[in-house]
Amino acid sequence: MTIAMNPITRDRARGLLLGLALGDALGAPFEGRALVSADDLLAEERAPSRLVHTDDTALALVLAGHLADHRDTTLLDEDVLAREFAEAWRAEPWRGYGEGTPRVFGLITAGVPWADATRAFYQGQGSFGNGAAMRVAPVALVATSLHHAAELARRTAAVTHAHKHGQHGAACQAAATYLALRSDPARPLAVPAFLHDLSRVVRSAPWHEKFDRVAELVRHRPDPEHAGRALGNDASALGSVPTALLAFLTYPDRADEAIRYGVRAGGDTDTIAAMAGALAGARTGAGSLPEKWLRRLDISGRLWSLADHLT
Ligand code: F2R
Ligand code: MG
Ligand code: MG
Repeated sequence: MTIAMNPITRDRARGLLLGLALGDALGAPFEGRALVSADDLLAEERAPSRLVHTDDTALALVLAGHLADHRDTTLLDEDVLAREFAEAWRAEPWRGYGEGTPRVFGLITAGVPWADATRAFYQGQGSFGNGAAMRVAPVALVATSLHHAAELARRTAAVTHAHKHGQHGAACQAAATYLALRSDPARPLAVPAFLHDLSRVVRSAPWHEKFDRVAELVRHRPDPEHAGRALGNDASALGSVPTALLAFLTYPDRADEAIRYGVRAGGDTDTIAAMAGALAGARTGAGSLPEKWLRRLDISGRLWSLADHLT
């Protein structure tokens, strides 16, 4: 075990949720674009309009609320959680959802058990999309160990993503958030140890190959376009979670830069930036997030109070 077990402060819990939402909302206008120029991103950063969150934050909020409600009992009730996710989609189907997960939510809403609904698509394999990873960061606030974070994450993933890579993606993001949240911000982040810890809870050869690639890329500090091409920037878990990890490990002490890097990696920009923002915000805290971004965010108050409930 290489992590320093620092206590979770309110500022870091808020940073986790607000960093996630800021990455999501800043990345959302570019989702699906192969390239995002520095100028285009700067124009978005300077725009006066509200920063509007998408499904990434909406479902992370559902999960955070679920964990807060079940904090003193079971932490997770998968049947209830599946229905809560589906209800959030039904209430706001326009919030940037793709096509896959809403089909699962439709079946759950119709009364199909989640274990069957999640296998009704993709030839019975279920989804390997990044939708379970994008929402999972709040799990790190209640997990009691790195293994616990990964295990809870897999359980939250299973209600929508039956495929092992959808679940590995959630375990990776939750474990990375746990490590970021408890790392010592006064000391430089030890990247090899961080990746080594992740590889102990995400036991899968393709994921270990990605961790090795991330380790190499962190040393070379490639521009974000190159990172997106080298590691992936699509909506699959394996093609986006490692890219978010690279964004964070390149800028562990600058949440704004980690988020920019995630957006500029292109492709699934909202989701990669949301995951990078959760990781960096968990390490550096809400106090480090740009004031001008927070003022524009459409949902700061709810995130703030949920973070306080969970600490
Ligand atoms: N999907 C979007 N955005 C595009 C649509 C935006 C919208 N129309 C708008 O502009 O408002 N965003 C959100 O979805 C991603 C999370 O996806 P999730 O929940 O994992 O869904 P899905 O569909 O299951 O998986 C994503 C894609 O992965 C491929 N895929 C998954 N499993 C597969 C399998 N077993 N076999 C083959 N392909 C598989 C598919 O291409 C899926 O479309 C986030 O980006 C979130 O922001
Ligand atoms: Mg989205
Ligand atoms: Mg997305």
